[in-house]
Amino acid sequence: SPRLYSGMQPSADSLQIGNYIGALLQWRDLQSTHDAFFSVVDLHALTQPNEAAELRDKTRRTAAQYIAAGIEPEKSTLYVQSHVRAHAELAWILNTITGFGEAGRMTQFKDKSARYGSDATSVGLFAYPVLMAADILLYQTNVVPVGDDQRQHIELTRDLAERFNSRYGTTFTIPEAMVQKETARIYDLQNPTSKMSKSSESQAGVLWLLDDPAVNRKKIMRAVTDDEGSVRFDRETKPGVSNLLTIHSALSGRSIAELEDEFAGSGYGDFKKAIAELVLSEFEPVRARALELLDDPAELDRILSLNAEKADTVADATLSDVYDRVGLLRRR
Ligand code: AQP
Repeated sequence: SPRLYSGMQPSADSLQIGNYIGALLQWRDLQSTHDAFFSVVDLHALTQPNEAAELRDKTRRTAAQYIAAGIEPEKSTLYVQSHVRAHAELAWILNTITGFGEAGRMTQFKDKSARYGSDATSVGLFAYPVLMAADILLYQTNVVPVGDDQRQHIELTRDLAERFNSRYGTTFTIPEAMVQKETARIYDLQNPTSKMSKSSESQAGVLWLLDDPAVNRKKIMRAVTDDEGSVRFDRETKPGVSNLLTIHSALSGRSIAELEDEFAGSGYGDFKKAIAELVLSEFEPVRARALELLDDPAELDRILSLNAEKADTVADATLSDVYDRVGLLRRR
């Protein structure tokens, strides 16, 4: 079966509903048709300021949420990026074939570095997409499920793989991006034209998977809508209502048209109540399972280390081939 690779940064104590709908739900389904590798990309998270003990905790929490959402660590390879040394090693080699200008054209880097200012912008942030290319190429990946915002990074990954292959002989599989439909993008409940994000400045518009259900209910009831009073999908003029429809549709599996019909006569209050019920009942078992896993960190660490061994085997084979091809003298 085709090889699949994806990951998330351990950048918060909890994942948010956008991560759940936009990534985890797809991953869960794809693991039965693909040989899937799911990583908690802690090396990537180092490109933002972190406190050491907190990063370790967030890493475990992210892994626990993957499992709680249905990623099966016996079926898929679910591991922590830094446990597999080949990621950092291949990234170095790929750095040497990446153009400075090429990396500088990445819009995520341009956005983030503009926000941070030049002194707070690290070389690590600049090289982020090269590490991401290493993540993907190490596993001879066929498909990479990502959000639309990651398309440019996958293009770079393909370019680097093709460049390496033509310079040194065929070594890497050329991966394809698997970009979900635009409806899978979830927006901030208070600011429904910007993407919901783990690192959002305000908490009020973010639904956290591990949060108290009463808090999530309140946030949904207070979500920004409009004064038209009718439940219909129009991203341009009704971003709040459209976002709520998207959430409903993603969790209930029903089409937007069906939902527009169902809620045609109801006010926003009833509509929001229905969404709160749906979200809460979806989150409840995931939250319970994640908290249970986090109660036994030794067992969680054991699962992660077994999976890191599975990942190591595949990654080491690729790295060893790369080292030979570029001419590094091997240790005896
Ligand atoms: N709002 C969203 N709607 C749909 N999908 C989303 N993803 C994130 N937010 C939404 C998907 O979740 C995965 C997480 O990737 P990441 O952790 O590398 O970071 P991200 O994409 O930048 O996600 P966040 O939550 O916004 O994190 P921070 O704030 O840490 O940068 C990806 O598959 C992404 O598409």
